[in-house]
Amino acid sequence: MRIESADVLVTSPGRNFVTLRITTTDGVVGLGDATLNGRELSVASYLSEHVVPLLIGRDPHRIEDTWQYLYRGVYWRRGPVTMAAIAAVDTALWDIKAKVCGLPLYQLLGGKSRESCLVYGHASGWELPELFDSIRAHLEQGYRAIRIQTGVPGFASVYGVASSPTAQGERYDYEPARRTALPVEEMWDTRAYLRHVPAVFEAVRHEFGPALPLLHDAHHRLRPIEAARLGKSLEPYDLFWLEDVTPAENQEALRLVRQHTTTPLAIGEVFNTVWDYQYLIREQLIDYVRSPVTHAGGITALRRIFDYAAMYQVRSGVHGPTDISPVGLAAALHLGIALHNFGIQEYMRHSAETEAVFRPGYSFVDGGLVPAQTPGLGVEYDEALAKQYPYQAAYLPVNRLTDGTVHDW
Ligand code: EZ4
Ligand code: CO
Repeated sequence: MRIESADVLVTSPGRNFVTLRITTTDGVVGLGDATLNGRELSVASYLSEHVVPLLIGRDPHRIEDTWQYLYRGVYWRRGPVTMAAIAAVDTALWDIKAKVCGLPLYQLLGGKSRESCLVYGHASGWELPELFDSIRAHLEQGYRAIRIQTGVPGFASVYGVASSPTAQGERYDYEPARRTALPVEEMWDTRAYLRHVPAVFEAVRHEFGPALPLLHDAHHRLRPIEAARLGKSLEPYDLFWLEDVTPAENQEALRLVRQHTTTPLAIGEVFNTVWDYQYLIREQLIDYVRSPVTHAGGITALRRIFDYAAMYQVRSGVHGPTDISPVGLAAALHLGIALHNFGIQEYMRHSAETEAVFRPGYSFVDGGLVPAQTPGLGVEYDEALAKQYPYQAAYLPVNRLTDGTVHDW
């Protein structure tokens, strides 16, 4: 059996997705997610120009060798575009191998360590009443852990807050990439945010009690001492985690945060190799690792990150916004159900249009996701339907401070 063809498929059923489909000479088909929000076509081009020609004729069973060939073999290493492309190849090859074995993919990763992967959903609202409605709606859907984001007084648009909570027929969640030719610009003021957030968590705990696991994403916006203050001020509300408190290029910053707070820290949705985590894990500066399969070199590479993390009792908390396709989410679930140090999985439901294109076989049961029981990843791409949704330029927002300075978004 050899790789006969590999197709780079771009579709936009509400948002853009890039999928790699590998077909073998025996007619076995594997899928991998290569979606990089706001930079989709760069990964599509990396794959079609430079990777697909190398795949044709290779033995699809040689996953490790192919991974090393694409990582070491190109000389230029790491980075989100390269690692998303490698991830797509790796995931598609695991899908093929599991289909050839006639087993759901998690069986090849060691089998089940649990019955389902606990997920957290995204509740948001500009004001507390809308936030409470959103939390209640999530609880009614069965969610057992919830991320909380709200507006900040004086600001028109803030990361993580759905703009139209009651828009008819639309799901109540947050989609940051806008289909505009230029990125929209948002405004930010860290002091206003730091004054507001603890009161929000106090109100939520008062309304919903002490037991519900609550999460929050600071989205890379704080300086180290500000992050330390936020973690400290949220301690009474017992967060499951506080996410991306600082931009993580300066990893020493997390040591300063850690010295001041016992609020658990999650980081890494923009990391793409184990090297990005080496210092943070070894020095025990974080509690959850956030990379998705899609951006961190696939199942092969993410498994190694989690195994390294396990030595330090650091757990998984895989990134799962709607910009990870159902293929990327399915891959995370097969890994998550097998890993010993699984922590939690982020889950924003995809739109009905997206699910119609990808037909994912996983199921949401009692606040957890269960991977498909069919051979492989359990996702089927409907190419004819996908072609009805051509690519549309869409970008994440750019953030500015009130004086106009560009800030981390
Ligand atoms: O902003 O995936 O925790 N989730 C997040 C996401 C990211 C988007 C960027 O593409 O931070 O909402
Ligand atoms: Co995040």
